[in-house]
Amino acid sequence: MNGNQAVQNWVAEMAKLTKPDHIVWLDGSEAEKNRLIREGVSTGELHELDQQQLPGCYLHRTAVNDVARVEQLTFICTTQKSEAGPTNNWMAPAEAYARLGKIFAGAMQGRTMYVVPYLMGPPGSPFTKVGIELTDSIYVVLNMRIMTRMGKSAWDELGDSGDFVKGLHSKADLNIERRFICHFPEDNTIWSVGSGYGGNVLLGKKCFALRIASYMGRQQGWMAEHMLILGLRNPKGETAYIAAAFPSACGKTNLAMLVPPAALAGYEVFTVGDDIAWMRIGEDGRLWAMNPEAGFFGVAPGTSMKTNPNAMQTVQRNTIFTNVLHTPENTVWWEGMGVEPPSHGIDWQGRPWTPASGERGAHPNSRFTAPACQCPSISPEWENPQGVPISAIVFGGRRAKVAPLVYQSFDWDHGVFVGATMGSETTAAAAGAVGVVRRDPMAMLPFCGYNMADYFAFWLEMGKRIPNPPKIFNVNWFRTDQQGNFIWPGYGENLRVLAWILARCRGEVGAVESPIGYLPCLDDIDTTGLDISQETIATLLQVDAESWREEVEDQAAFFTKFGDRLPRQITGQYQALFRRFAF
Ligand code: GTP
Ligand code: SPV
Ligand code: MN
Repeated sequence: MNGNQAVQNWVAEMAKLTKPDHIVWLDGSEAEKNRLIREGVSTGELHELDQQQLPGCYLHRTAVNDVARVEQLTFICTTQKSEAGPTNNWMAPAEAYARLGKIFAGAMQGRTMYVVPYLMGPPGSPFTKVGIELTDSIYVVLNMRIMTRMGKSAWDELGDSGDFVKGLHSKADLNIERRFICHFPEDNTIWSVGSGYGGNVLLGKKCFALRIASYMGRQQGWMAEHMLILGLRNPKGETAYIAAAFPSACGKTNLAMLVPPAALAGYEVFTVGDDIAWMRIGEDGRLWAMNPEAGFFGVAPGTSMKTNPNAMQTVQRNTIFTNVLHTPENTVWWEGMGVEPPSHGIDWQGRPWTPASGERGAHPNSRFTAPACQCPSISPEWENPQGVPISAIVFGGRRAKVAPLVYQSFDWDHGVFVGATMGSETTAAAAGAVGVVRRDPMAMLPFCGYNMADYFAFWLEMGKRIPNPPKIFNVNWFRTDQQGNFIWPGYGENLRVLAWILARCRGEVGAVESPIGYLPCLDDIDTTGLDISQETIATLLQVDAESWREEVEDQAAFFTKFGDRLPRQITGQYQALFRRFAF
C-alpha cells in the first residue's frame, strides 16, 4: 500500500464501487512480474511461448469482438458539449459517471484490483506526469509494465501530491453493448469498461498521453501529439530530430526504426519514440520533444526482417504478442512476416488454421508490446529529461492518389493548415470500415481531448510563441498505380525523402513552388541504387489540379463542421490555396 492520502481515498472509493475480492498495490519489481505471469499463464489469459526461441515472450488473444479501438464508444465528458467539439462523442460528466457507474458496480467481484502507478516520461523530467490505473486485468498490468515506467519510481515522483491522472478499468463482461471509454479532462479522470484491447485499456497511452494530455497541454502551453520522434544523422555527422504524425497503422513505428538503404551509407536513424510526442518550448527558443512511453505497442502484420529489422529484433524477448497466429513450434507468425507460414496453427480467434484456408492467421491489427530499450536503433537521447530539439514536423497519410510523395509548407501557419487538412484511408487500428478516405487532422481525430477548432487555434498560437519553430512537411508513402500497387518502395527507402527534408531544414537545397507548397526538384530526391525511373518520381511528385479540386472541396466540407469556432487563419489559408490553383 502507498501512504499518499489522495491515492488511498480514491482507491477505497473505486473499490467500494467495483467490489474486488483483493486489492494488490504494485511496485514494478521483477518478482512481482514473475508472479503475475505465473498467474496469467495458469488462468489461460497468457500463453507461454517457447522460452528458448522467445525468452520472456507470451501470447494473448482478446475477445473476437474486441480487437481494436472503438471510436464510436469513446467519449469526451466535459461540462460544455461545445468543449468536446463536433469531431468527438460527448457525454455530460454526471451522466457518464452514472451510466458507467452502473456497469462498474460490482464488476470486480471474484477478481483482484491491481493498483498500477506509472510515469509518462522519464523520472525527474519537466515533461513527466504521474498516472494510476486500477484494473482487473493481468494482461493490462503486464502491458503497462512495458509501455510505461511502472511501480516505485511513480510513487516516488508522486510523493504526497494529489496531482495524478486517475484511470479506472474493468473488463466487466467484455460486452460490446456495455463498453465505454470515457475521459473527464476537467477531473483528470479516465473510465474504461467492457474492453480488454490495447488503446481502450492501456490508459497511459491514447487516453492519458493524448486525450487528457492534449487538454492539459493547451492550458499549460505544451503539445501532446500522435507523433513518432527520430534522430537523423547525415554523412557529415550532424544529427537533427524529426517528429512525424501519421494516422494509426500508417507507418510511424516503421519510420521511427528506419534502416537506411546501403546506397545511402553514412546516414543513420535513431529511434526516440514511435507513437506519442510531448513537446514544449525550450529556453533556446526551439521546440523540444519527449517520448512519454517506455515501450512499443506495434502493428505485427507487415513487420519483417526486410521491412523493419529493428522491430523484429526488438520483439525476440520480453514481448507480449496479441492476436497473432500461434505456430506448432510454440512461436508466433503473422502475414507479411517474410517467412513461410507454418503448415498449420491456431489463428487469432483460437481456431485451427492452415495457409490453404485463405483466412487470416493474425488479425490485421494484431500487435506486439516490447520494451523500447531493446530496440537496436534506440537513440542515446531517448530518455533525456529535456527531450530532443525538433527541426522538422512531418504530417502524412495513406493516400492512393492526390497527395505527392513530399512537399514543404510555405511557413508555420500554412503548415498548420496542411496538418489540419490531412486525409487518410482508414485502417484496421480502429473498428469500422477500412480503406475509406477520412479527414484526420494531425492524425489526432480520434485522440484530441477537446474541440478541434480550438486545437487548430492552439497550433497557430504555438507558432507565434516558438521563436525558432520547426519547418513543416507532408509525406505520402502510399501512392498506387492503376493496378493498386504501391509505386514508392517505402520503408528504408523513405530515408531518401527524410534526407531532402533535412537538407531543406539546413537550407542546403532548393525547391519548386507549387500551389500546395514547395516540391523537390526531380534530381533532388537521391535515387542512387534504387530501381526507379524519373517518370515514376515525376508521377510521385505530381500535383494534379483536377484531383486537388475535389480534395479542396472535401476539406471545406470538413471545416464547415466547426462553424464560427474555426480560426480565421484556417479559412484564410483555404482561400489562398483556392486562389493559387485558380480553380
Ligand atoms: P499505430 O501503432 O497504429 O499508431 O501505427 P503506426 O503509424 O506506427 O504504423 P506502423 O509503422 O506499424 O505501420 C502500419 C502498417 O503500414 C504496417 O503493416 C506496415 O508494414 C505498413 N507500412 C509502414 N511503412 C510503410 C511504407 O513506407 N510503405 C508501405 N507500403 N507500407 C508501410
Ligand atoms: C493506434 O491505434 O494509433 C495505436 C494502437 O497506436 S492503440 O494503442 O490501440 O491505440
Ligand atoms: Mn498510434
